[in-house]
This record gives sequence, structure tokens and C-alpha cells, in this order.
Amino acid sequence: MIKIHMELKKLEITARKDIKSAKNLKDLDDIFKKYLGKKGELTLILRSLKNLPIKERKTQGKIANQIKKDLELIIQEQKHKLQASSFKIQDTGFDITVPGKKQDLGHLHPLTLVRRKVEEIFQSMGFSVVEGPEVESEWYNFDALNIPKEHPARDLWDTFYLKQKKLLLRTHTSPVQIRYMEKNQPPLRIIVPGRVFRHEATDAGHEVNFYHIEGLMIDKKGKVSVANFKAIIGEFFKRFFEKEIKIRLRPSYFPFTEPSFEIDINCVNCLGKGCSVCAQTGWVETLGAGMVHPNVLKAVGLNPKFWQGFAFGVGMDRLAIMKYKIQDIRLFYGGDLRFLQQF
Ligand code: FA5
Repeated sequence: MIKIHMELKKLEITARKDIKSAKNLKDLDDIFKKYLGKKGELTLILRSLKNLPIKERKTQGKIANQIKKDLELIIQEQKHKLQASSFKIQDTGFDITVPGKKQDLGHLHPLTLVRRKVEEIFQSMGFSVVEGPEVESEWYNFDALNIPKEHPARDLWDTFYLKQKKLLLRTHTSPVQIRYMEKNQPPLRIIVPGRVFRHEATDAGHEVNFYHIEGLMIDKKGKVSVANFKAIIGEFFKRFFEKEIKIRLRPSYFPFTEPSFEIDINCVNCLGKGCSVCAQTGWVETLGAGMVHPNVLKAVGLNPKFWQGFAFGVGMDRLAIMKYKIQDIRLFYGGDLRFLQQF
């Protein structure tokens, strides 16, 4: 009995040493087989116990089984250690077993969400999405749009002029009407989302840099009327705000449209009852529009006797303000994550 006991102790000590010194998983597997495999040293001892008298078998069996469990456990531990270190890429010093830093998941800016929604709605009504340059010439931003030099209408837009002769930051997306009609023959339907700039004092409703969406539809004379415009813009608002929205047209003035109008929509906040957003009127001014002025058509070589159409320009920031009930336009450009993470 003493002999088996000594044998077991010796085996445990050498097995533990062997396991600790295993340098790789292959070594460890060999060690497992050497002691615990089918013909392993410990397995053979365990098998030989059946020849012992019952009392002795019980005591020695208990000890041998305990050693078996201990060895299995430390083999597992050693296996984990070796697996972890085998992942380390020594050359680069990059250790993929070190826990990583959690990355925050980003999402789209509210103005991008609005832009995509507007594009989707107009595209479904047959409009193409077109873009134009942010730095413009006086010709495209003013002259071609029926705003001659020295004309007081130029003062409607507070313009940033560049030092380079006759270049400026576009004050609206209307110049893209001209650029597009120069290269494309009617009938045409486009929308032009884009960034615009005005040298204005900022407040809750005004920014120096903001976004417009221009719309233009031209077809043969008699085919596109104010009634068509009203139907299209009404459908747009209904789909954009996902509810029935009342609109009204008021006479206005833009040099590039005749007649011109402002479009008010029923305040989305109070549904027309009157609140602080709509200055208790129930209506919010949202876009400028009109029938394209004959001089604009002439500027791109189209004969106003044969062609006719409407144009509109909507402030995208104002749409976003109404859709998401935002108090201050400047929040869009502040980069404050507490604001942006809400979308
Ligand atoms: C224009 O810029 C015309 N080009 C629109 C147009 C196009 C009329 C085609 C007719 C035909 P207006 O200056 O009103 O119009 O600007 C259009 C919209 O831009 C306004 O209704 C408003 O929603 C928004 N807007 C104007 N100024 C600012 C500003 N400083 N900050 C944010 N939004 C503004």
C-alpha cells in the first residue's frame, strides 16, 4: 500500500512539473497522453487498483482520483495560458488579447436625415437630384436670375464676396437652375439640395451657413401651372410630416419668378391653433416660389413663348426644425453630442 501511495505522490510531482513546463499545445497534449491517456501512467495505476483488497482499494482509489482531477484542472489552466500567448503577435507588439476600447456607434446628422427624406419623396415624383458649386460667379447667382447690377433686389441677399474678381459664396441654390438649363433641354424636373451662405447676424432662426432645396419643373407652355405646383408641394409636405398639412400661398416678390409667392404651412407644432413657434398665427412661412420669369428662360436660350414652369426654394434647416421640434437652428452646427445623439 505504501508503495502505491509513494508512486502516486511521485507521479503527481513530476506530472505537475511537466505540465508547467509545456511550451506549446502539442507538448501539453503529449503530457496529457503520458499521464492521463488510455495507456497513461496514472490510468494504469487506477486500473491496477482493482487487484487490491477492498479497503485499500477505496483509500488509494480516492487519492488517485483526486490526483487525476487536479492534473486535469492544471492541464486546462495551462492550455488557456498557452492559447492566449499564441495569439500575441510578437513583431508588431500588438496583443489582441488585451480588452479593446468600446467604440460608440455613429448615426446620420438630422440635416442628412431630412435631406434624404426630401430626395426620396421628390424622386418618387419624377424629380432628379442635381448639385452645383458653392462658390459662384455674379452671373449665375444674380445676373442670369434677372437681378442686374446695381439693382436693389441684390440687397435681398447679404452676400459674402471673395477677393477673386466677381466670385462669391452662393446665397441660394437658384443658380443651379441656370447651370442645369444651360446643359439640358426641357421637359425637366429637378431638385437641388445644397449649402448656402449669407452674411447675416445669427439667431434662433438664422444661420450664416445653412441649406436650401431648390425645385424646378419646366415643360411646354400650358402644361405646368401654379395648380401643379400647389399639388406637388402639398403632396411633399404630407409625406414629409406624415400627416395632412394645410398650405396657403401669399403674394411675394422674387426677381426670378413672376408671379411670386411665399408658401406657409399649418404649424406642425400646434396644428394651426396658435403657439410660440408660429407667433400665435397658426401658420409658418416655409418657402419661396413662383412661375419662372421669362427673362430667366431667355438667359438660358429658351423661348418663353413655348416653355413655362415653376421654381421653389425651401430652407432645409427650417424643415428639420419643424419636423423635430427644435428650438434653435444653431444646434445643427454646434457639434454638441448631447443634441446629436437624440436622433
Ligand atoms: C430664396 O433664397 C430664393 N432663392 C427661393 C426661391 C427659389 C424663390 C426659386 C422662388 C423660386 P429666401 O431668401 O426667402 O428665398 O430663402 C428661402 C428659404 O431659406 C426661406 O424661406 C427660409 O426657410 C430659409 N432661410 C433664409 N435665410 C435663412 C437663414 N439665415 N438661416 C436659415 N434659413 C434661412
